[in-house]
Amino acid sequence: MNRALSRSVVAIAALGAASFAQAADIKIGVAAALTGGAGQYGNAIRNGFQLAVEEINAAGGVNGDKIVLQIEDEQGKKEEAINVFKKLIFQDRVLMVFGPTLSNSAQAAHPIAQAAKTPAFGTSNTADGITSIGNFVFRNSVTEADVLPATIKKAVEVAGVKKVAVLYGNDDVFTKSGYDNFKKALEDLKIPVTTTETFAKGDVDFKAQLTKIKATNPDAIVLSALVAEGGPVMVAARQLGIEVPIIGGNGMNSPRVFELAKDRSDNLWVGSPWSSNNDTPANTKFIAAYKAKYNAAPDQFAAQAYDALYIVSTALKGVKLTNKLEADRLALRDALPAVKYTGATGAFQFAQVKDKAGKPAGYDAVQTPIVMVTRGNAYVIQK
Ligand code: 1QQ
Repeated sequence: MNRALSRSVVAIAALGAASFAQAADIKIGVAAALTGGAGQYGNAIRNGFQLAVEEINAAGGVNGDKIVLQIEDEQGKKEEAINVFKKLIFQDRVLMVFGPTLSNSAQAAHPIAQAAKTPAFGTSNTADGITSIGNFVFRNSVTEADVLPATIKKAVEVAGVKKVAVLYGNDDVFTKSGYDNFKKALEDLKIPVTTTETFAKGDVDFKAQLTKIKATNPDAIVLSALVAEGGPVMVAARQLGIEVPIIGGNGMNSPRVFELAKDRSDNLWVGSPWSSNNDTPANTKFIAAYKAKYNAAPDQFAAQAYDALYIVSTALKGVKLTNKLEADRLALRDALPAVKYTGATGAFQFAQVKDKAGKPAGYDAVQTPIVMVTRGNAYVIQK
């Protein structure tokens, strides 16, 4: 063998080794709010993903390939979510991106994934319209539109709620969408609204709104809030002597409520497909594994992230990855819609939604919500 030829043989061998090594890692991005007001949600989400990736890789990965998560902090801010999505998609060249944590950020960041033909998968976004962005957008979080009617209906049946006051954040995509869906659910059930009050992100004093609410003597307060504001709202309401049920959306389904509202956290009604009291085999296994790893109890956000990685790994098992990023992103997108999976959050499948023009777009979760009420710093299933 002459020298030039032997050199090229070495080069080809090196190339082969490099592409083999690349094929063995499936790089997946996670954009989560690890700091800031939404940090409680984002850290639970990161924990859920990290537990799932360990389990999946320990069980042989995806057809022998290991999943590697690249986790970035988007701080619960839409500008940061845009930056993180761009970095993960164009610089790190991940196969797909999970997140961001808030719908407010997803509405800003998901169009980037859609334009780059990269699957974006929300595990905690529940506002209307997120998956209408396009056919690369997925979520396994159940929408406010699906959950709130069930929560209100249960409170009407069990707690005899006949008229309610409404309080919501009017500067966030999720809290506004929660308000729209509460309003619709109340209209459908013919429940009159005594007054509608608003607040903004970062507010700490809710006395004016709650004093007005108290004067209208409602049977319940319907609250569309993220927990950073919703926790203090609960404290302020009870301090003013308002003891009626507080009916919340997804933002209030976080153990952070108990840290913020402490002994004033009872009688909060929420709905979710996940409950710590749900003792299915998949959930029992998840809760035990989570406690063993983190020495703390999981929440809904951890459970949804955990299931989401299993949903993606199920899809990937049917995909022949080529190491050509564009083709692989498309193949994953095409494989996801058919996945049916039963995990910590119960039986799951996707349903395609339409965009604003009525054309088929992204995919929402089909799952059954469970209604829960807080008692003694725990969410208890309300039968
Ligand atoms: C959204 C939500 C939040 C409560 C996520 C943490 O549901 O922003 O859509």
